[in-house]
Amino acid sequence: MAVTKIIFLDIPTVLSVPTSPNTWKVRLTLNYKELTYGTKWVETTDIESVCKSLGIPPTSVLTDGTPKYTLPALIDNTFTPPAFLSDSTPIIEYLERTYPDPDSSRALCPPASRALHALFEYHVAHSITAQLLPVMVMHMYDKKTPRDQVHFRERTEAALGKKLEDIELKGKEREEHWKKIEGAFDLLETVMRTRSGAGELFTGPNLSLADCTLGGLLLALRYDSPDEAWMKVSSWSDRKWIRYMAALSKWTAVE
Ligand SMILES: N[C@@H](CCC(=O)N[C@@H](CS)C(=O)NCC(=O)O)C(=O)O
Ligand SMILES: *[C@@H]1O[C@H](CO)[C@@H](O)[C@H](O)[C@H]1NC(C)=O
Repeated sequence: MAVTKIIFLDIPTVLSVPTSPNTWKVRLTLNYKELTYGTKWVETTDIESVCKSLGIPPTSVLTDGTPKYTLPALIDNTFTPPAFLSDSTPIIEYLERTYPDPDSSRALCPPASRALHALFEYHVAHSITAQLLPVMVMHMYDKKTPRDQVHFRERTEAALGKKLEDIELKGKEREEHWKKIEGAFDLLETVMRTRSGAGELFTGPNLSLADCTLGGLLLALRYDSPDEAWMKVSSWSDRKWIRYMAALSKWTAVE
């Protein structure tokens, strides 16, 4: 049996699958590259203490100067010294650099595409991800482990000064908010249609960093909210996102 040298840190849920878009982004990459890895499941409550004890760097600094630790993170013991990595895009860039595909047409983020990818990530973060909380907060909460529910409620309510239940939009406001999100997805589908050639993904049949980002987001919506978010998303843009997920499904296994 191969010794697992790559340890991938992901966040558990009460489901059999994770629901973090950022950890999915890296898991898709590991699966696409067919790398052997093991998952270390770390509840959000423990991210800081676990990362500190393992020597994984923080991903940002809070306004009060304290370092912030987030997942995904990855330790690669293949080499000496091992690599200790955090932050999804740098992890993916490391994996590309360290384990390049011999077939260059399968590259996830060739150096020449980095600026375009950065623009794509910025766009998705602002037009979609940042809009999700008012319609997704209770779905996200429901799928967390009991300990993480406590932690999520405390931090989110402190940050926004409202009960989780009051962050959630209801009725007409909720439907209008979903319409805005639909508009952002429709725009993506419109630009994706301008590409000629086979394949449902961003650059064709093979995965790119853009697909890891968008795919991670879609997987999070599908698993966190199969009955609301995914029902909506799967009906948008002439069912584009159903075809997209089918194309992605080769790389969505959770070992
Ligand atoms: N820039 C980071 C963001 C990662 C991030 O925000 N991860 C979330 C889960 S999706 C997290 O770790 N949250 C835990 C926390 O905020 O304590 C990346 O792309 O990896
Ligand atoms: C996708 O990858 C395959 C190898 O798996 C390669 O033969 C093919 O050329 C790639 N397609 C494109 C459009 O890059």
